[in-house]
Amino acid sequence: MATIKAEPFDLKFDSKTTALVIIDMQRDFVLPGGFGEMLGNDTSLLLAAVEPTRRVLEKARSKGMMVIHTREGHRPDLSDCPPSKLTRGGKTFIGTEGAMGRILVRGQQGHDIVHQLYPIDGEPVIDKPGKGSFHATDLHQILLDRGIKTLIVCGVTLEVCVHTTVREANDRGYECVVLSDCVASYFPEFQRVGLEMIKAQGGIFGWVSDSDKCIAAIA
Ligand code: TIU
Repeated sequence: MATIKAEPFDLKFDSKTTALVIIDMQRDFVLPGGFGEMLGNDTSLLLAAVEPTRRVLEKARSKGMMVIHTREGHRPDLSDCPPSKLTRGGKTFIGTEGAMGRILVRGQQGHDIVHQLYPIDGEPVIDKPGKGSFHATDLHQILLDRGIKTLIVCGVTLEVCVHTTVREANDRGYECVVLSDCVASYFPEFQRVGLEMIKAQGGIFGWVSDSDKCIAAIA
């Protein structure tokens, strides 16, 4: 068993039953010209999470830990995109042509994961139509089959897909540790309160740690 220094208290975990889950580190969110920027956001805040995540990923791989990647996106015919998600304030972004191909459409350049964190053979990639990684995917089955109990969570954005996924995971019985410098929001205030929400009330739906503490724990 290993122990990760975390808030609101340190957490014991077994690296054999722990997965590193990297959520939606896609060009469409972290680079200019994608979905994030189309929504009016400054994507540079998200890029800051890539390097700490890369260091955690490198360590997790070197220790043979399970690594899972997720991508938010849709079929080219958008048949899996609810109309309520398709338009925002009367405007349509998803499926339209952007600088990196069609926005949030599977198979397009913008939909794929940034090169620094690119999946390698044996690492499952979960393509999800929603914000949560468990909704309409086989993630729970994959985790159950490997006996996974603990999730170390990185990715973007904190208050949207990371929160939704961690809440879903908590309800399914997983212990989730979110690494503060490996997650990011377009809004600094949401980054602060998003982390606070997870660890408040005795860790109401998870723990918060960081990349250095995680690397020290899995070393
Ligand atoms: N817009 C925003 O903050 N996030 C998303 O649309 N998806 C994810 O968080 N991945």
